[in-house]
Amino acid sequence: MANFSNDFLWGGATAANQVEGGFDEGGKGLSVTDIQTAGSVATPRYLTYTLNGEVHKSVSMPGGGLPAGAKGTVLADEYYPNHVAIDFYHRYKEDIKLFAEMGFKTYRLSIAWTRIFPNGTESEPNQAGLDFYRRVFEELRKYDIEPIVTISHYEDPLALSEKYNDWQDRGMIDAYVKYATTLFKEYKGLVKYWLTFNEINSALLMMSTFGDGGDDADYQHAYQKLHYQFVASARAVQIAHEIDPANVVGNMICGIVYYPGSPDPQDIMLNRYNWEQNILYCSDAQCKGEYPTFAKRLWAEHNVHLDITDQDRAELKAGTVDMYTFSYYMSNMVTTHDTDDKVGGNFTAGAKNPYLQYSAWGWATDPTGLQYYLETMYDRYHLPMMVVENGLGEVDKFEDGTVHDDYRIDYLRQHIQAMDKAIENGVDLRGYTTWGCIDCVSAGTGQMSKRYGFIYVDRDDQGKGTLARYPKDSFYWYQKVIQSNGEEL
Ligand code: BGP
Repeated sequence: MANFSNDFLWGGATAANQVEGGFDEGGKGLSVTDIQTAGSVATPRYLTYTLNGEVHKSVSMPGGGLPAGAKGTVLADEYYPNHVAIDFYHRYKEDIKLFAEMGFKTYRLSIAWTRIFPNGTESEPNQAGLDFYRRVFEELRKYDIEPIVTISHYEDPLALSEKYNDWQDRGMIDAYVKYATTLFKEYKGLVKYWLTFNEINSALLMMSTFGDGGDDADYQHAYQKLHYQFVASARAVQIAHEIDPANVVGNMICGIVYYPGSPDPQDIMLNRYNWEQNILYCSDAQCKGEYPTFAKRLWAEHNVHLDITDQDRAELKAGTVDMYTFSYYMSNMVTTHDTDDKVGGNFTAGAKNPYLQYSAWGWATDPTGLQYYLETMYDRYHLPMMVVENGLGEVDKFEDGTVHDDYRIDYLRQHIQAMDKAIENGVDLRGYTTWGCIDCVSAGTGQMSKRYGFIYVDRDDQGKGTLARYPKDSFYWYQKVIQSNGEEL
């Protein structure tokens, strides 16, 4: 007997900028993701901008900001995959129908901030943007699909990001709270599950997993950005509860499990350090409403001096989250020793774990890690949990009008089994939304060929293809999983 509750929320997840397209339709303003070019496994994505009259491209990772003083620019001779993405903006009815056919109980999606406040600073929201999401939510309700809405998924308004240098000013908190409040009021009764930020800890993860790990100025930037985001999130939680006590709010974490590469005490310390900096710092701030003891040490190490007021501390305490929500794709092994066997991709860096298999993008498949993460975090916070992203990005072979993706089925099956065990061991797990339930633009690489979906979308890395949708083998498999409430895997 599987251990999933009768009202377990099975479903899938996407983000506005990775599926919608229509980047300049319906009054939408430009977001930071609209100036991201396509990358590949070997080449990174770039942000395109002008600075002092000159055109620049700089390496971009999800959620990344522009250099101070830069103006984000769409260049005529560059390809921007998010501009059309998979055209969910025009095809949402067809897509939701397919989700309903799989039996989805929930669909996690994000709202593009720039559809609601195109520059982030307008006094009134953009009606066409509000109407679009209302139609989407009503369409979901038609099939009894419960929306889980991410308020900010790496898609800040470009104009705001330029003005406030990517969350380096309190003005950003006010702009965010105004936007979130608009959503809570507008969609009261239609939406009850909210996530304030996507993978909030990515600001820190980016540095520890890329290049030299960032200098003190980068850490100052990341920690200050996070602090303002924690305050914004905490204020949003309180407002959400005031507007509708039925609202349930989380703040999403990129959940990575770290293992020491050896029993060398230096590796054990490094491993603990990774947990503290990359996972627990952000988890504690939002679940306990205060910074952990080790925060002082982390700040001191990089000469970080935060603008924190007593009022902020009180707000963090008053606006703790209702549930612990996270993505889970992989574990990472860390070591202080030289190793020839290294892995590196977006979100990954470290030594290769000889006990695990790696995807084409260097992500380690580790279902036991998911069980470990669930049980550890439940024990630390005692909050209801949701796995709001999980999945395997692979190159799919489209043949005979479908994809035979048994590798994806295997990956998901093992992770569902891991969740089942965690529930059996006492974890209060409420939902599971697989990432990219329909193929979409990859956040880290901008590729279409890194596919996660149950539904194949005919579009390639250069933006060619009919955009037609085709159920993969995994579509029918997941349909059975949901029908049997996790019994038939
Ligand atoms: C998470 C993001 C998603 C998503 C996923 C897969 O970090 O929240 O937006 O894209 O990872 O990553 P990628 O698209 O780089 O394979």
